[in-house]
Amino acid sequence: MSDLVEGRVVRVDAKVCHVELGDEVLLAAPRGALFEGLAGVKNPIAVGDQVRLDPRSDPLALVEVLPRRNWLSRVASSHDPREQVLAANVDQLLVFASVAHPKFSSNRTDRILAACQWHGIPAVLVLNKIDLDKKGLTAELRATYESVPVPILETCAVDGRGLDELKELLRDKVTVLYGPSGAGKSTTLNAIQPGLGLKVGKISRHWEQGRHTTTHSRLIPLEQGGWVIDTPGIRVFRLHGVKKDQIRDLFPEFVRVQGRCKYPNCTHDHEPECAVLDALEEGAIANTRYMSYLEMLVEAAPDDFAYDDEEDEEDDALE
Ligand SMILES: Nc1nc2c(ncn2[C@@H]2O[C@H](COP(=O)(O)OP(=O)(O)O)[C@@H](O)[C@H]2O)c(=O)[nH]1
Ligand SMILES: [Mg+2]
Ligand SMILES: [Zn+2]
Repeated sequence: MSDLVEGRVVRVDAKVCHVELGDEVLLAAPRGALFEGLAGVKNPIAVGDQVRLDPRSDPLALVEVLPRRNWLSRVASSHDPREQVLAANVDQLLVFASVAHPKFSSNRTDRILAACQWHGIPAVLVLNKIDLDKKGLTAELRATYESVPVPILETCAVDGRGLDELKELLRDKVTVLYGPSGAGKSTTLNAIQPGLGLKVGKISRHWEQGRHTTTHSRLIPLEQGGWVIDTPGIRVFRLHGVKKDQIRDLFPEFVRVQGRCKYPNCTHDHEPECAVLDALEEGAIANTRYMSYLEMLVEAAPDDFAYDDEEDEEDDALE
């Protein structure tokens, strides 16, 4: 076994993985054993995984996935409760959002920020298309997210504002780029690294949503050093494995005050003398953040004390 070679997965297709080994990318077929005993995990291999290959096998076999430093995952779909690993061994995640076209979604943003808290992945909020902001929404969003706090970068991919800073942020790091289709991820990457040639989608006027031009999640090398993981248009991000009573700890601005709630296990929903509800009333906690919290609370798996049924059929009924 000592002559196995180690590489990094840069793309995962249905039957084959693209693995970077030195300065080449090779196709490798995962061994069947990797798909056994997965215990609720949909995919055994994700982009960013360090893996071992058997160089003597033909076709080249991927035989082992090395332990991960961290990973980002979600519930696979509303019909599939398994954990879907989206990326492994990452340094940070950019929550890429546009202030308009498509419209900014607090719910989407807060879900991914909570996921980053859960997985211990540092997050930065990128507010793109600031050229289209006619109503001062950028300033409003800045105030909301600074109160969390989340670092914020304002960009405009068409006139270049903020792109130098963004480029510095990406240097020598493995960064997951997450955001709705049409927010400007490909345009921004192309501007940062001309020659990358990522396809840019046309916004469909009817839906105000970009077309899904990115189909696979991939690890893209940057000339300046570092990698970007472009995730395909994920519509709903549901956290996997988080219990109801753990959601409140994924909102840092709640964590700062919730020690003063009357009940130590306060859900900040209806309880009397709730410090989070007080902060909400005073405007110290943003209403949009609180609404996102409530929605996640409703759909999360019940905690161990209240139920022992793992099924989440209720979630499906809500869709
Ligand atoms: N006005 C404006 N349009 C932008 C900006 N960034 C991207 N776009 C446009 O938004 C559309 C979708 O961009 P794209 O990069 O494909 O988004 P992606 O789906 O996130 O990769 C394209 O028509 C871009 O030209 C920006 O900062 N301002
Ligand atoms: Mg794109
Ligand atoms: Zn409370």
